[in-house]
Amino acid sequence: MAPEFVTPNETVVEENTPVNTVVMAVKAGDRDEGRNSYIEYSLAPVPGNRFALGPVDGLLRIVAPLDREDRANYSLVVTARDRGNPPNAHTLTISLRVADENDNSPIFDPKQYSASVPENASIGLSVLQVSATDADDSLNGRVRYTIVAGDKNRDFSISEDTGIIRVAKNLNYERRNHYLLTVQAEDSGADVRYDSATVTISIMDINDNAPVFLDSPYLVYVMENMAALPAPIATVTAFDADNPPYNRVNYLVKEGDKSMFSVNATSGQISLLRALDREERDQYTLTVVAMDTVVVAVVMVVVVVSAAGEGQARCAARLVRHRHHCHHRPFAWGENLDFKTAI
Ligand SMILES: [Ca+2]
Ligand SMILES: [Ca+2]
Ligand SMILES: [Ca+2]
Ligand SMILES: [Ca+2]
Repeated sequence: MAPEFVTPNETVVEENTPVNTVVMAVKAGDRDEGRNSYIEYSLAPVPGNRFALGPVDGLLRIVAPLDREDRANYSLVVTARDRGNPPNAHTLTISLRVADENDNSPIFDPKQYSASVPENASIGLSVLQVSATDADDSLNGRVRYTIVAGDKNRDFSISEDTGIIRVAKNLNYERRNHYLLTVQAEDSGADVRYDSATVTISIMDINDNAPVFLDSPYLVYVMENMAALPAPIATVTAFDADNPPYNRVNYLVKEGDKSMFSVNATSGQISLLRALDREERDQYTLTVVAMDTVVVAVVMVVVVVSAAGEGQARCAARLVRHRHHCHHRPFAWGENLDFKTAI
């Protein structure tokens, strides 16, 4: 009679189990007597097979390391043969599955990412997607993404599952124009493994700041009867928080006596073109605007004509509101001067 196998035809073994470990004991029974009941076991040679079977004891051992990521299933064809003449034999195909161990870390590819975002980007805008893969199975290979450094304010968010980085808050180039994020990918195995990548995000400037006259209004004292003309009498300056070219400001006189005063478009320097006569007129009001190609700021410049011979020096300094530091007489703002228009 042929030997009959009494062992199951499937088994599971952990990957990375040490070489020489016994996976299972293959056993066949033979109801014959004596010599005819001695059983010899053999394993059909298969390329890449990492197992050996003891011919007498039927112990199935690992002879080379198992790597589930390399191969997860083996079909082992085992033969049990008695020593009868002629011998009787029986074969059994054992399905051997290699169980996963969390022996691979997630790997970012690439490890460095970069993108640019305009500062007026909408919240939720997708910036880029990072990607890491993990060769392990199920939870051992499931990757979750987090931003671990470089963004304390949480201006950006990352989708834990997809690795998509999005704008999470209103950005502002003038507040921060560059981010260097550290992104981590970790698997979901019991003993967590992880990798990290860097994400550079550049914020692009847009023209979202209007020029602002910080010193407003300007009060300028000018001597009458000046001889050397044209002569600079004051410089108005508007500040624009944007970066070039969005902070380039052009100045022009919008209202006022343009035959008497001019402003340099780029420097903001105001020049007197013709001699003043205090007896004819003792005060001028100019409205100067600063433009950054999109938006406009307005400032009032009050020119007070000083009498020649009163010993007061020509003063071209900027005067901020009531902080006069360049004239000796008290100056009363006229009721008809409305500085609220200086925006
Ligand atoms: Ca893993
Ligand atoms: Ca594995
Ligand atoms: Ca601007
Ligand atoms: Ca800007």
